[in-house]
Amino acid sequence: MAFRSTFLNILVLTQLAILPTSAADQSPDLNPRFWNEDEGFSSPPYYPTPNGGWLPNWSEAYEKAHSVVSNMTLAEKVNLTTGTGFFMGPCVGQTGSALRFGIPNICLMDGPLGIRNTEGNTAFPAGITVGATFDKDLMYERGVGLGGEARGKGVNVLLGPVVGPLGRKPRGGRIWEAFGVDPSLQAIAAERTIKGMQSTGTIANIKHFIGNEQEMHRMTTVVTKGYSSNIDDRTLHELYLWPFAEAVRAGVGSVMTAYNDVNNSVCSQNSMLINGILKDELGFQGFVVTDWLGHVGGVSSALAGLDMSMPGDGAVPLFGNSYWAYELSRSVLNGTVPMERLNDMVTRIVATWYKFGQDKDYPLPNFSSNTLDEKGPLYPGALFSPYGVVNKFVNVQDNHNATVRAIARDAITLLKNEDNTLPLKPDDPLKVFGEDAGPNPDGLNSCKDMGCDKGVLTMGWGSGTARLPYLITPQDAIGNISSNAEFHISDDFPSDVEVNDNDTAVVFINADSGENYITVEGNPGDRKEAGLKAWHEGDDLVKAAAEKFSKVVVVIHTVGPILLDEWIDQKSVKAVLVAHLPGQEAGNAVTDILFGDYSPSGHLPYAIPHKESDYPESVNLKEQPLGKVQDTFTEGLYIDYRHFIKENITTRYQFGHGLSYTTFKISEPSLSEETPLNDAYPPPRKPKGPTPTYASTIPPASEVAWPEHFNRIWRYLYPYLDNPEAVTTGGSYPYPTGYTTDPKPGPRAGGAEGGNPALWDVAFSVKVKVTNTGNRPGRAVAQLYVELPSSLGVDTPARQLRQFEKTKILDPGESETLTMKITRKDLSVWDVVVQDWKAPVKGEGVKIWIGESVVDLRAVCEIGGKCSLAE
Ligand SMILES: *[C@@H]1O[C@H](CO)[C@@H](O)[C@H](O)[C@H]1NC(C)=O
Ligand SMILES: *[C@@H]1O[C@H](CO)[C@@H](O)[C@H](O)[C@H]1NC(C)=O
Ligand SMILES: *[C@@H]1O[C@H](CO)[C@@H](O)[C@H](O)[C@H]1NC(C)=O
Ligand SMILES: *[C@@H]1O[C@H](CO)[C@@H](O)[C@H](O)[C@H]1NC(C)=O
Ligand SMILES: *[C@@H]1O[C@H](CO)[C@@H](O)[C@H](O)[C@H]1NC(C)=O
Ligand SMILES: *[C@@H]1O[C@H](CO)[C@@H](O)[C@H](O)[C@H]1NC(C)=O
Ligand SMILES: *[C@@H]1O[C@H](CO)[C@@H](O)[C@H](O)[C@H]1NC(C)=O
Ligand SMILES: *[C@@H]1O[C@H](CO)[C@@H](O)[C@H](O)[C@H]1NC(C)=O
Ligand SMILES: *[C@@H]1O[C@H](CO)[C@@H](O)[C@H](O)[C@H]1NC(C)=O
Ligand SMILES: CC(=O)N[C@H]1CO[C@H](CO)[C@@H](O)[C@@H]1O
Repeated sequence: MAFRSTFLNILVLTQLAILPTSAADQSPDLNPRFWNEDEGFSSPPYYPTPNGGWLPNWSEAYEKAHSVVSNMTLAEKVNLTTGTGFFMGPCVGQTGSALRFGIPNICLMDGPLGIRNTEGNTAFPAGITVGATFDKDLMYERGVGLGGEARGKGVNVLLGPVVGPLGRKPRGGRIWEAFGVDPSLQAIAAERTIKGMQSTGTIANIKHFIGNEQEMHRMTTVVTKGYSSNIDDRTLHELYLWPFAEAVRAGVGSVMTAYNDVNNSVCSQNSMLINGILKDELGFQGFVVTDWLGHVGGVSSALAGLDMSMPGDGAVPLFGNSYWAYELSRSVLNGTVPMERLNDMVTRIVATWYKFGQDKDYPLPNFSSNTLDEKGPLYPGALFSPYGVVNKFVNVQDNHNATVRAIARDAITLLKNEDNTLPLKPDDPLKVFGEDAGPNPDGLNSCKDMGCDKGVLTMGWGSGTARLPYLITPQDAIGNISSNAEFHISDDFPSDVEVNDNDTAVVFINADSGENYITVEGNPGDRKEAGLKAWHEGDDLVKAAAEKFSKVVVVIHTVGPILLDEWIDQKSVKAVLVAHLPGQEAGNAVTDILFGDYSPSGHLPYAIPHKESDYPESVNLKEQPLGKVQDTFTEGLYIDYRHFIKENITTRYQFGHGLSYTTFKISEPSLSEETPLNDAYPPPRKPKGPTPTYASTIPPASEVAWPEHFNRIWRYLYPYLDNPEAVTTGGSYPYPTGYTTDPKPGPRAGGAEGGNPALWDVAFSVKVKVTNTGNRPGRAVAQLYVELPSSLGVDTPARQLRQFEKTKILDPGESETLTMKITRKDLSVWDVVVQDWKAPVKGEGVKIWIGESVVDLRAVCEIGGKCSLAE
């Protein structure tokens, strides 16, 4: 093995890396008040961490883990909890190993739409696109594809799906990684994705827990404090926690904490969130990992319920320092972190590894996320690293291109189509405008982590990206089908373009955003500079085309809501399609729709308002250059359509809107009662089952002494101490207020993964018949919204999406009956006093609406009454 200096790399990387946190954060004070006022929000203590393993679904995995962990040394245990350091292995993060038990360095890798920074992978459509399909089968299929590719590359934990951000802030940089601005849409899509991913043996990771709704000022660093998302208990439960609960119920193996604070306590060491809500109330049995460099304190995070530090580094990355690794060894030897807590961390990690069968023939990493070369440094973050083969170029794409195309196509949302301008015919004379129709002029994947807006927009930027293995641009695909297309791949309208009577102008525009560590055209992740407008003066391009041509079709690739009012009412703007973020099959998906091979069947996973000021002011981006941003969720439950409906604000297009080339009729609505809601609250939960027990004695210090003749890599993170025998117990530690090691009885809202299982009792099921009443084949989505009665005693949004189903392709005249099940939880509000979910007894007063958007309602069922067709 050759050695190669990677010092230059490090200089670059250190600049890229954000230097987090000050030493003050090592103190257990979870509510530092020295920056500025906390607006009265603080997070109550919740100790100790509930041990994992008390549910039957996980008992076999926990038994296996128990027999292994009970034989582990302190060094082996600590190894599995801590990353080996930033750029210290092939994956974006990996733990140390416990090879005596066959447990390798556990590889964690981005991201939610494909395997990042490698080749031979698929670039799937982004989450927002998947949400827009409203297609549960495609959601699952994408999960299977992602999981299969992760497994093929030797990735143990794939870092997705994303349900936080939920999409509270339309300008929020990462809303496109998640599935849309509604908790049930997020929850259903996450559940399908997780089940698909984990069916392949890959461990899914639901993130970011929680309140990570803005990119700017998200991190605690040496110069600033991460913002605090101040969220009241009911809003947390009914909006932001809802998809996490469903993910836990789906059996997700791991959860990633968010960078920001909630109620002025950093998410990676917020005991109420991790110990209380995630592990006790939601009964989460897997392990909790930090976001990268989101670890800000050693003992404090261990006590608050964190199980794994990634990538392992401490306040200043890449210098071989950690809050855990050798420091965790020390804090166990000195008696500050109870052995029981460390045993639980490791048991959770090892049990999850067994649960998904990763002990049996699971591949080791075959790739390097650090380079595309075959050979390179094994540990690029080391000052000097052994050098060797790092990429085996395993092609894991399989036939996933078909899934990509199906999702990208079925997400395309037709907002407007006057005079049946669409679909086009292959011989229609077309003039195609916009850089968004073409390739990146600098070359495929030429922008690191997609940090630029050049050519067709296939995904946003940041860690949630994957390299495109190839790209079918709209230009490629239109050029291949149309016998009469002329391309002007530029965002400037050409002055000399020839206009003929029969021409259709097809104008491609986009709006991008991404993660905070890259700023693109003045947008530091969030759409700070661009606002909610099209990029590159896209509105002007549309207006110029609309002035010259009598038929204009606009195609929009966008990360989220985009304002259309500057031009959408112009007479010549005949048709508008939102194609979301399609991934590698962008062009094929759009021509499948433009030329009518398929009718569009996507629906908006957010509302599009007339103007940005229609949103509640509290969802604007927040900045405070010196000091800590307090971001208080004063709008409560009223985000996106919930807000617009409450305030009687007419939107340009409402949540769920999406036209087809055909029309549908919803008829014969019917409702049947399944499990009666005899009581407002669910029946009492079962007590927790037993969890693995271990000796609680502090192990011999020699277990973390450096092994003899150990080939130590500089800056690599190890569990070992130079002089472990010198660590003594008996010192006093300033434990946080409320700290205890006496286990709490489980909270009444808990009882199984996701919460009290009775919350998922099906209370009612609703059937509707959907008929294709037009003259082209197409697919319809039935969206089910609940309206809860005032008898619950709390103000509740007038409509809340709770279910949806999509038909198969229906031929003209053909019908399909769709069944949607409504659970007790779907009809409940979070009772902040009782700390449980409260439903209207017997469903009294509940109305269930079925429609094609939140305002295009076609049928209504009243519980105890009849179902009828709406006007
Ligand atoms: C945050 O503070 C609000 C207001 O006091 C409270 O309702 C909520 O339960 C707190 N949540 C957490 C996780 O601390
Ligand atoms: C762990 O040790 C016990 C006895 O100490 C032994 O019976 C068991 O087989 C060991 N398990 C493993 C996985 O090594
Ligand atoms: C801890 O993990 C490292 C690899 O990350 C390995 O070199 C070392 O041997 C492991 N220690 C033990 C005790 O297994
Ligand atoms: C857990 O067990 C319950 C009851 O056996 C089952 O319905 C559920 O699907 C299981 N969940 C997972 C994730 O395996
Ligand atoms: C034990 O070690 C940890 C990690 O270094 C340290 O934070 C803590 O203060 C120590 N406890 C005592 C009582 O010295
Ligand atoms: C997907 O790729 C395969 C080859 O890997 C090709 O045969 C097939 O046509 C592609 N499918 C689509 C829908 O592009
Ligand atoms: C071009 O069209 C042909 C025939 O429809 C098809 O087989 C081929 O895959 C298309 N190529 C692209 C790049 O769309
Ligand atoms: C426009 O279409 C009509 C009818 O299809 C045709 O007669 C006419 O020649 C076309 N005009 C141009 C400029 O192509
Ligand atoms: C919205 O309209 C309803 C019904 O017309 C009315 O009762 C309500 O006061 C209006 N709300 C607002 C905020 O204007
Ligand atoms: C060394 C190694 O981990 N090889 C794996 C690479 O990927 C193939 C295909 O998934 C596996 O079979 C190998 O075990």
